[in-house]
Amino acid sequence: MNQRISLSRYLVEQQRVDGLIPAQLRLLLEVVARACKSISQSVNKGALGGVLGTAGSENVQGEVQKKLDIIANEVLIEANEWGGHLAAMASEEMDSIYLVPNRYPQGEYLLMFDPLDGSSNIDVNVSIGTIFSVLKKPEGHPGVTEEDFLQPGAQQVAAGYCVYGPQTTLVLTVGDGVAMFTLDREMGSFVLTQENVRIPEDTKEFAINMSNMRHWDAPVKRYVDECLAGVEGPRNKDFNMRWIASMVADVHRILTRGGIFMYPWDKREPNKPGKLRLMYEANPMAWLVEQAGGAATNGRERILNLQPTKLHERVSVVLGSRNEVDRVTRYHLEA
Ligand code: AHM
Ligand code: MG
Repeated sequence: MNQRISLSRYLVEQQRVDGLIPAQLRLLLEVVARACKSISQSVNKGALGGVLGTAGSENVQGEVQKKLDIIANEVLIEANEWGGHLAAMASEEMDSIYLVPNRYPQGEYLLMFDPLDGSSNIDVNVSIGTIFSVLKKPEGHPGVTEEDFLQPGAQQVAAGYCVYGPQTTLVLTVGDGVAMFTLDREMGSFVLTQENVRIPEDTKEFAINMSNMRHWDAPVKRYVDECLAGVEGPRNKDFNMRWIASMVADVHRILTRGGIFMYPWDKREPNKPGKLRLMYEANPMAWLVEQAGGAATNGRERILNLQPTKLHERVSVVLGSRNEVDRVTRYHLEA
């Protein structure tokens, strides 16, 4: 890329060319990017900034909160609450929705996020990230309620993540393909480094936590067994496996070179549909993956069509290279 295009310029040009980004949404995305920059700084400081370790509290889902989970959550709230572009926010780290305080103007968007995904990797210096999803507040009534957030992922108006790895990379869709921006630390800005990201339809790489194998459902076991059988098996090819245990990092690899990612329902907690959260993990990732030509299902249905019933709803996730996701989905439907 000869000319350096900043995130700000990219957003302005998208707004100008196809009107996909109204001014309020552009501001929102700029603010989220600024917050990610700040989180990236804290992540980078690590032990020097005193940000590692647990905070001694639990979130609504009973998970131990890390200091960085809380810091990232606060950074996103403080950055977003005053700009006038939001009506409310929701986060993995907060029990219920966060209304924009009355002292600030109210905007028309709803922002959801997992402030720091891959928390188990914070202290071991492995890639982590922030995932976000933007919806429009339904019209017709004043104020905001939790029900306003319960829209299928197909109604997202923007989604993305920022991965804090060897590079800090922001990945974004507003419904017109996927673009990637790398943080230039000297300039302090995100620079466009890839446009029209495409996921190959076929792959030889799968990502799943294999330690859960004994708990899986038959279709998942069948799919992975066939991968493991290699060239001698029904797939006639050798597969490789990766599992970073940070969804952002695993999805980033898939957007970069293809692959399939699965966090399926399993028998450990039969009454929970899965581990990952629909609203601020699965939906934004599913949209990004679809926008890059891949597919995302819960094993049976398109994730983006699922009607959420609560904010912290969980879901089974199968996403990535289209032909592999179709295969896993077919195995579920045939079972
Ligand atoms: P988190 O939001 O609390 O970090 O949990 C979500 C993470 C995902 O990023 C990752 O895919 C998964 O949990 C890993 O789970 P496991 O440790 O069971 O392999
Ligand atoms: Mg998470």
